[in-house]
Amino acid sequence: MDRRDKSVNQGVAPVTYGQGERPPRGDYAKASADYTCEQDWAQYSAADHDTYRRLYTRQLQQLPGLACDEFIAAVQQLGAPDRIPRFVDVNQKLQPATGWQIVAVPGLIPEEAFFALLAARRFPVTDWIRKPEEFDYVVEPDVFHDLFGHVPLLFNPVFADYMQAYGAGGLKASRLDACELLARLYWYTVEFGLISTPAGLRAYGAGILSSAGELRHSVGAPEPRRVGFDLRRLMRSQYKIDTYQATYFVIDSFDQLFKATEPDFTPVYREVRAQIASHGEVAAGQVLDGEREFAIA
Ligand code: HBI
Ligand code: FE
Repeated sequence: MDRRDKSVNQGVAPVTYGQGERPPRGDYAKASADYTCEQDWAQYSAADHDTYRRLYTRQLQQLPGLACDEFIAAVQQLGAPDRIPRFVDVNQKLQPATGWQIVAVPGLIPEEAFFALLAARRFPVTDWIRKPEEFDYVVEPDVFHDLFGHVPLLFNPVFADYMQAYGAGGLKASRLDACELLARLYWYTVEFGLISTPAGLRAYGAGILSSAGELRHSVGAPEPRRVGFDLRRLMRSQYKIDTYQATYFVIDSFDQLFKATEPDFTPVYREVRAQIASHGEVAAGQVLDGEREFAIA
């Protein structure tokens, strides 16, 4: 059944990931118009819970010295480590903490729908989990990536405000046709961001925190370039979706990130487009003359 049939039946079309026509993964037929669905907790098999338990256990033990303190402090809020949490249970703790809720979605959703959920402090969490044979890598975000990678920092008030501001900015970016520039901001902060601390560099990006290999690589490998967060430079920068990052952007604090999203981005998009027109985009792994670069300990 091709995607037109599905959208005819349900009003929501499945979303593919990145380039190419990889078949969308997830049951979009059960999604509402805003792309949310119910987390049918009973549908998880024993193998699903076991996959979650193994992913959680492996990642938890390697957090010290690699993940930022705010993440380590909050990850316990996800609840029992031996089975996929019920989203309602997580929300009982998350809502009072920062006003955020997690909502189930069948998988990736269109940017418009995604921004609208973030702007309303509703974080979309994919409801399916990878197969055992995908233990080390899955292309699309699954429940482990979204829950373990993204949700703990939603308990941090400043980061939670940044995520809501990002969603509000995204709705505006859609109208300015600037989604690609804004997607780079999400990619290089929310997904693959590093933060500088007195003890050294630490990961706060969900794509890093939910990856066994990239967590160590991002903070300790010699190959990647680690440059100081600069909004306009970041928005000119290309990224890779299927390898470890060649460039990581480093913030000094979540406050710095939140403040960067306070101004109206309309002039920022104009300046970035002018810089791209005159100097081109910055390739992943490229460092510009004079920019602040971080060495590893
Ligand atoms: N959909 N479910 C889901 N999760 C994401 O992280 C997500 C998405 N759709 C679009 C998207 N992320 C990115 O394009 C953001 O940069 C907008
Ligand atoms: Fe993600």
